[in-house]
Amino acid sequence: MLTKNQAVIDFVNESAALCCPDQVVWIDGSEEQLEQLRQEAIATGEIIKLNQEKLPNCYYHRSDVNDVARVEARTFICTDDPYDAGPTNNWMSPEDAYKVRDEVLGGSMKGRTMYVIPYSMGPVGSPFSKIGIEMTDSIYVVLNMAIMTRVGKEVLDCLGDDADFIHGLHGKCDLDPEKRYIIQIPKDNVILSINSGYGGNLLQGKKCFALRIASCLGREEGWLAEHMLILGVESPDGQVRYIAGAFPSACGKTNLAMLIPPEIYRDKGYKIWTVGDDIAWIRVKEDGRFYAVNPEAGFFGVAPGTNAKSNPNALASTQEGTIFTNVVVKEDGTVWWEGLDKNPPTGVCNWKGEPWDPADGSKGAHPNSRFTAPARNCPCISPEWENPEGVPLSAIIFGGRRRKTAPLVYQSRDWQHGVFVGSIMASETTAAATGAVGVVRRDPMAMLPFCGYNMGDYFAHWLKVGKGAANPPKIFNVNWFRLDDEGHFLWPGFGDNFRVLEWILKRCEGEVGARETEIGFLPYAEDIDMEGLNYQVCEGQPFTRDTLASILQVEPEYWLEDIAGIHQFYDKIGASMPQELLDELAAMEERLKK
Ligand code: OXD
Ligand code: MN
Repeated sequence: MLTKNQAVIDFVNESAALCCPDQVVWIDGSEEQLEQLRQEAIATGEIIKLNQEKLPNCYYHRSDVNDVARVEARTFICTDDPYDAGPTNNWMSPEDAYKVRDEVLGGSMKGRTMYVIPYSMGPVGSPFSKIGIEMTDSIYVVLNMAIMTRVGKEVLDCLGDDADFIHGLHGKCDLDPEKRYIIQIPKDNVILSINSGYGGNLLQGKKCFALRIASCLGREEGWLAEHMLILGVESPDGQVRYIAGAFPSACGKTNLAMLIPPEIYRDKGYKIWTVGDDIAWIRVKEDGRFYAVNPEAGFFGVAPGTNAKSNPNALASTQEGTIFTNVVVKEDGTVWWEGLDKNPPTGVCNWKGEPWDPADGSKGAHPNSRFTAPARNCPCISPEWENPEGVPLSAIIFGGRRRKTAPLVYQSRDWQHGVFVGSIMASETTAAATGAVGVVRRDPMAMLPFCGYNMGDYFAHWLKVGKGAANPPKIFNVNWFRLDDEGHFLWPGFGDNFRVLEWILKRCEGEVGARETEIGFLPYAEDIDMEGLNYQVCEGQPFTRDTLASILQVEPEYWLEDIAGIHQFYDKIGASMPQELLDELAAMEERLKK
């Protein structure tokens, strides 16, 4: 036992009494203990050691074929009153949740070991940070948590006698998808992950705690837990200004967090620093500014599509101390996935462990295969990434994947309008994700699957936090994904997105003008720097100032079509929708109809 904290001891004992493991092992965070666990997991085949010369301290894991992604349909917010979960979450009563726990987890760890993981979200001891205890019967979870969070004895020492921690229990059981449950009980600070071995369901620090439970804590305590990257933009004078950004999946969030500016900017001395790629905990301080901390310590990134061009910094982060899940292992013990390069290995197995022939068109890696990499490996990790006080935000950006409707960038009029812009966020599905192209999925603040309480109350909380602050960040919306009628991207994206960030920061400093439109403030095309921009929309069609101007237009017919979908979504949220946002919608509709 690593602590005298009675609340922790009771929780561990009660969980052991329920699950009946053969033994209980406390994770102290030492390298010796982690190494011993790796050896055990290698012996049982749970992980495979990769080529230690080329990928030192890197390992591979294959998940069950039925257990490869988050399961929104099996994720529950458990509140006494269904209103508190709201119409966008699955609801269960806390009593029923505890019944599920007792029935499905009862006795499920017989013959297994239960590991007790004390972990801190945020730097240990930071005023932003929160502590969790996750119990699990999976070494894979222990090893991943040791990368994604700060684990071990120092966390328990920091907790002292306090009973204020998140109570987490994970049991693989027999991985039965019919009895899979990802349960959050905010009033008791409880998380239960049952019958799953997939990271997003059971690295509890991530979505379950840092977003679902933390959003509830933030509401009570007056701060924001957001699904946002945090990056710093360093200008040639050495000043660094910070931006947080929320994007639904498949919009290049990790790529933006680790962006490399175009050469012309690098030569002048501009640089991007990564503070976090997925989650931001944001508090308002006495100076009226918003300060953000990345509560995680690693990146749980999607592997396919990551390559030396799309994201060299992410790739570099995976070269040491990384766990790869469901990618392809090559003969030399290194790894491969679709989009890494154009040379798929032959004579090896796919992610399922079956012999695989790349020539037959099937995928070698699962589309949601992942790397779990320590953030400290990232070549552009910010020197401030572990600052316990957080970094001050100049801007918040929202974004989505829209073929037509949204322009490249626009700025909201004020905080209230900015919250409205976040509340109408939406993204169109790609062929790769669903088979149906262009289906609009509304995903306000990219939080739809992650908000632990009623979405209407969540919007009201955003309005309150910003209106009470003297110096809130300016709010923008971006869309890197405009297409022409033949389906070519009209904007180069990737490193060139820096040009948009530069405009955003100039707006924050009041250094550049903008056009007021029906939807907010848009750039004058000449104000987005095109120096050194060398992009072909398609063969024979170079990107020009006119192309840029074409994606800086408001097209009322598309917006009016979108407004119908926004009404439907707001109606679904119902009575909890703040009047301020309904007014913003009505005002925008009126401006567009004019
Ligand atoms: C993630 C997600 O894995 O948003 O970060 O699904
Ligand atoms: Mn995410």
